[in-house]
Amino acid sequence: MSAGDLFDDQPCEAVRRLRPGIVLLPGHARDEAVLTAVEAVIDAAPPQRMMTPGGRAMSVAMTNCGTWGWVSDRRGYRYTRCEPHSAQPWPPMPRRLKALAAEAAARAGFEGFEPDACLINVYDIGARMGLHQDRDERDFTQPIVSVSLGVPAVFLLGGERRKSPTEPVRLAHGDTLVFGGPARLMYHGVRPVKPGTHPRLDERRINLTFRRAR
Ligand code: MD3
Ligand code: FE
Repeated sequence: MSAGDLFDDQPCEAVRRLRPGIVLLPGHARDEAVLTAVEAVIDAAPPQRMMTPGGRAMSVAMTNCGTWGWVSDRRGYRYTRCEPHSAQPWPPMPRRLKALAAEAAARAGFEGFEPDACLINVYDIGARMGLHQDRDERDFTQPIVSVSLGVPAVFLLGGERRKSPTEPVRLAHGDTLVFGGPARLMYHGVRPVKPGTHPRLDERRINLTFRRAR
C-alpha cells in the first residue's frame, strides 16, 4: 500500500449532484429528533386532504409549520398565516428542522437559507403527486429543501416544460434534496407510493419541503 492510501479523505456522507442545481444528501435527516419534531407539528395541526382549484381532493394530506403555510382550495393556491380549519397560526417551525434545512442548503452551496414555510406532505400507500412546478414563492433565487421520511417513494424529475422527459429518483428515509438555481422551476412529481412499512412511521411516507415563501 502506498502512503497515499493511508488517509481516505472522503466525507462520511456522500453528496450526489443529480443535475446543475440539484444536490442529494442521502440519509441527511435520519434522526429521531426529526421524527419527534414532525409528530409534534402533526398533532398541533392535523394534515388534511386539500382541494385542487378544479374541485378534486388531493391524495396527499398536507399541513405546514412556520410563519407561512401553503394551501390549496377552490380559490387556488397560496400561502397563508393561519390553518384554514382552526383559523389558528401554523405551528412554529421547530428549530431542529430549520437548522437541518439550512445545513442541507449550505452543503449544496446556498449559504444563509432561512425558510419561513415548511409544507408537510403525508402520503398513505397509493398516494401520489402529479407533475407540477413550485412557483408560489416570491424569490426563485432561494432554494427548496426536501426531506423524505418513512416508506420510500419514487420522485420524478422533469425539466423546464411539463412534457419534458422525467427521470425517476428513489427517495428513502432521511434522504434530503436541495433544488436551486437552474433547477428551481423544474417540473417534478411523485409516483404512487408502493405498499411498504417503516418501523416508526408505519405505512406512511412524509415529505417536508422547506421554502422561503416571502
Ligand atoms: C424540484 N413534494 O410539496 S419533494 C411539493 O415528495 C413537492 O412530497 C414532493 O413537490 C414530495 O411541492 C417532491 C422534491 C421537490 C420539491 C421542490 C422542488 C422537488 C423540486 C422544486 C423545484 C424543483
Ligand atoms: Fe413541488
